[in-house]
Amino acid sequence: MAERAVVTIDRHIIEEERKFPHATGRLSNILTDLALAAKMIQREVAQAGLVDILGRAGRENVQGEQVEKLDEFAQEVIYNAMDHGGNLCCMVSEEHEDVIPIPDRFPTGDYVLIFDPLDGSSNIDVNVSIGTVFSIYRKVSKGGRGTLQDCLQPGRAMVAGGYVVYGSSTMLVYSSGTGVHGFTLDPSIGEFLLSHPNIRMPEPPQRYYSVNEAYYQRWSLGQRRLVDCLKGMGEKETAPFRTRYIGSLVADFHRTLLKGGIFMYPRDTASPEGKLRLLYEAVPMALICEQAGGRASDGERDILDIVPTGLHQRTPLYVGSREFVDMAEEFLQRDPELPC
Ligand code: AFP
Repeated sequence: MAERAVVTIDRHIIEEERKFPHATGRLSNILTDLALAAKMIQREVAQAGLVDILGRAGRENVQGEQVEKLDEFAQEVIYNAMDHGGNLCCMVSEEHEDVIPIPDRFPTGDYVLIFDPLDGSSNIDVNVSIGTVFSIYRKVSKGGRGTLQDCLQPGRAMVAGGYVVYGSSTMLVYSSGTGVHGFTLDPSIGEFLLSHPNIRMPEPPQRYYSVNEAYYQRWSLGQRRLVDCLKGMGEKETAPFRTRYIGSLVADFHRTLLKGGIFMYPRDTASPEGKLRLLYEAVPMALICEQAGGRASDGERDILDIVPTGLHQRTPLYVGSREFVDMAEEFLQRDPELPC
């Protein structure tokens, strides 16, 4: 009987590394450590309704939002999984204002890890999918320890990025620049198994749009006209798209990646720079989307071309099937001004 090869994430990472004869194995170590951290976070997320870990921690993070306890747990798990391996020169997290140094007692390496430990955490207590998002860059500054300069690189410099979605099953999706690979956690053996090799966005894409339409009044005329058009209310008569919006970026993006369509988080009068964070949310999704044949834009330029100026910088985001992101840019550039 023909046996179906089961590819674990560890095996896949090693096989990817072999494609680069000069690879040191450091990047593979980081990805393997991240997969372990994801399993530990998944275990807690799955227990969230059972154990007394839910609830507000009673303080705000640097974004001015209430921090859920599970956020803190995920932050600690990732930090502890990554601080001692000698692979990283520093880390940056959505939960921390500044660059997180590697403790002096541990050796440092040539990579920077940027992560959002638990995105969409306001959805935890209603069983909606949430996620961890990560990106990895090579150190560019001189000297042993990482600096701000190492963390503020454009997305094009990323060596690997991806996310974990904790949903009806837990999936880890990553790219190191040679396509997009998706792994599903088999809880019975505690392993991420290759379930979605070489993900490509569907062509032709399914006609879905995803945006928080409650903010319609705050949008630019271009953004309003774009959404009107997607509803079939534009100048030309077209069939309406279908709409889906979860309010948890990883879940909304994951659907967009697999089905096609466009996810948007525009700028508006309340958030003139947009709400989503460039480094923690937009850039890793942009890498995955481009590698799968799609596009990510801030409405004017590719997300991956933006040179960040701050760790917690925000950006508008249009990500998904190439033709719909192109179309969004056209509408936005025609009528860009926000209402007074
Ligand atoms: P939380 O982490 O506070 O739940 O925010 C989630 C998020 O950053 C992102 O995951 C969503 O796409 C977006 O915010 C939803 O924002 P709106 O509630 O304004 O639609």
